[in-house]
Amino acid sequence: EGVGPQEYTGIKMRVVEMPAALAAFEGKKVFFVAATLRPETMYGQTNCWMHPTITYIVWQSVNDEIFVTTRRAARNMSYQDLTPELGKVEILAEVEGSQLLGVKLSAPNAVNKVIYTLPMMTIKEDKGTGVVTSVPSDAPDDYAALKDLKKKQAFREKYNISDEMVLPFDPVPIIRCPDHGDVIAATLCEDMGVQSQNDTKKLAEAKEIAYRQGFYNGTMIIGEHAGKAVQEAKVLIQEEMIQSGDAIKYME
Ligand code: A2H
Repeated sequence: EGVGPQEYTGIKMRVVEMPAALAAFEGKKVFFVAATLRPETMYGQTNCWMHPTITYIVWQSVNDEIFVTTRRAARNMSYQDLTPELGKVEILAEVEGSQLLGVKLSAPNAVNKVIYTLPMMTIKEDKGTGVVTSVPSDAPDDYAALKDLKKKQAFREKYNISDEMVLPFDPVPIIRCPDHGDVIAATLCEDMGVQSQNDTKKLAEAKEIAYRQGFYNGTMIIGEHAGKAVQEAKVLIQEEMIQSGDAIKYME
C-alpha cells in the first residue's frame, strides 16, 4: 500500500430479497459491490462480509443499477464511469452495516445459488468498498471469520443471523495447490492453529502463504478454466465477468 494505485475487481452481488432497510428499492436492481484481488475465486463464495458499524450508502449507478458501498468508494467510482454524472454521487439512502446483515444475495459465478451477508469485524472503512466477498477455501481471513460465526451461537444471535445463513456453508474446493491440497486457506488455518478472526499474527502468516501458493502455483479445478494456472485464469475470468456485467474494474 502507498505504492500507487491498486486495481480491484468489483463483484456485483444482487439483492434477492430486500431487507427492511432497503424496502424502498423493491423491484430495483440493487447490488452489494465487493472489492477483490482474486476474481478467479468467485466460484467459492460462501457469504458476503459487511461491518456492522460502518455506514454504507445506497447510490445510483449507471444502467439503472443501484450500488451499495462506502461513501468513499462511491466517490472514487464517480470518477470511473460508474455514475450518470462525472464526479457526482446521487445518494439514495444511508444505512448502517448492522441493518444490512442477513441479506440474501445472488453472487456471480458462485457454486452456492444464494449466499448471505454476515458480520466481519476486521473490515477497514478506507479500503475497497467496505463490502468483502468471502471465499474461505482460499482466504484465511474469510475462513477464520466464518468459523467464528459457526462456533459462536451468541455472536450469530447478536446480529440476528439465523443458523441456515451460516451452518450449511463450507469451503468449496476451487484451486489445487501442489503442497496444500484443494482448500489451502482452511488447511493452513487448521494446521497453524488460527483461533479466531482476531488472531492477527497467525492470519498474516497464513495469508502470505495462501496468496503466494494459490496465485503463483495454483491450478483451477472448477469452471470453464479448470486445468489452467490461476495467474492465467485470473485475467480471463475478470474480463469475462466485466463483459457479462457481473463485475466492474475499480481503482483506488
Ligand atoms: B480478497 P489489499 Cl480468495 N477490509 O478477495 C478488509 N479486507 C478487505 C477489504 C476491506 N475494506 N476490502 C477487500 N478486502 C479483502 C478474495 C480473496 C482476497 C482471496 C484471497 C486473498 C484475498 C476473497 N475474500 O486478499 O489490502 C479482499 O479479500 C488477500 C489480501 O488491498 C481483497 O481480496 O491487498 C483483499 O482484502 C484486498 O486487500
